[in-house]
Amino acid sequence: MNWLIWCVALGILGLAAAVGVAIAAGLVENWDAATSDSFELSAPGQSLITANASDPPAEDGKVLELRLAAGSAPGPGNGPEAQTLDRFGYGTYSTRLKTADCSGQPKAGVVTGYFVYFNDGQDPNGDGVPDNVEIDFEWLCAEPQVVYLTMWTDYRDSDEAQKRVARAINLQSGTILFTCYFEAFGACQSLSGAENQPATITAIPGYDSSQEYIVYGLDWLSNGVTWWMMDPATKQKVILWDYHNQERIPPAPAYYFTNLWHTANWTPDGMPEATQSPTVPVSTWVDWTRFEPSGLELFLPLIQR
Ligand SMILES: [Ca+2]
Ligand SMILES: [Ca+2]
Repeated sequence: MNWLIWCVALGILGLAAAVGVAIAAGLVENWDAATSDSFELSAPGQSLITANASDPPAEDGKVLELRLAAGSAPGPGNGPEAQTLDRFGYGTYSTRLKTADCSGQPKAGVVTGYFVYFNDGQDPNGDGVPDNVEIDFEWLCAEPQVVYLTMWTDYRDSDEAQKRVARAINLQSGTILFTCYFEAFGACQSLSGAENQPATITAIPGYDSSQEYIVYGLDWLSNGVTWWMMDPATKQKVILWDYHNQERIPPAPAYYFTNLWHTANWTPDGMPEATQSPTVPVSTWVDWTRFEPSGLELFLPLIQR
C-alpha cells in the first residue's frame, strides 16, 4: 500500500472517530445465555421471548424462542421481537431459524420476519417520502413453503406511499411467484434484467420453513443485495435473489431484527381467509444470529445508536 492510500485510510478512520461512530466488529449471538449484549428482547401482552431455551436440533442445543400468544392483536408491535441496540450497514447478515408452525390452524395469519429496518421519518434522499431502510426475509405460516424477499428505500405509514422491490418464491416447487417494483401495495411493476436474477429457481423438494432449522442470509452492499439460503439436504448455498440497481438499495445503517406477529390482512395467493389470530401459541425458533461487516466497503460497516 503506498503512502497516498495510507493517508486516505487514516483520514477515513479519523473522520469516523470525529463523528462518533465506530467500525463494527461484527456480531455473533448464539442465544445460549439468558440475556444478550447485542439485542433488546421484547414481548407485549401474553407473548414471550426467551433466550437460552433448550432445543436439541440447535447446533449448540440452545435457541431464542419467540412465542406469539393465542388471540394476539394484529401488527408487529403486538408480537415478540429481538432488536439490536446498534445499527449496522453493509455486510453479510445470517441466521439459522425455524419459522412458526400453524399446521394445526390452516387459516392462521402469522408472519415470521428476519430483517434490517430504520425509519426516523426523515427524507435524506429528498423524494418527498420518508426514507425507509428495510431489507426483509418473511414467511407466512399458512404457506411455509414460500419465502418473501423485500427491500425498501421509502415508506410513509399515513398514506402507504412507498418504493420497494419484492420477490416471492415457492421453494417447494421452484416457482418464482413474482419479482416486482411497487409504489403502492398491490401495484406490481414487473422487474427484468439485473433486477430479476436468477430468473429461475431450482426446487428444494419438501421445503417447509416451519419444520427444520435452515440457514438464511443476505449480503448488503451499495450496488447489490443478495438473498440466499443453505439447502438443508445438499448443504449447498442457494441464491434466491441477486439484485442490482443501486438507486433502489437503501444506503443507511439499520437495526437488525427477528420478530413474530399476527397479520389480519396479508394472505397467501388463493388463501384470502388466512387472517385468523392464532388459537394456540405459536413459536419461531432461532439457533443463532450473525452479522459480518463487508471488507470491501470502508464506509458503511458503521454502527450508530
Ligand atoms: Ca425519501
Ligand atoms: Ca444456539
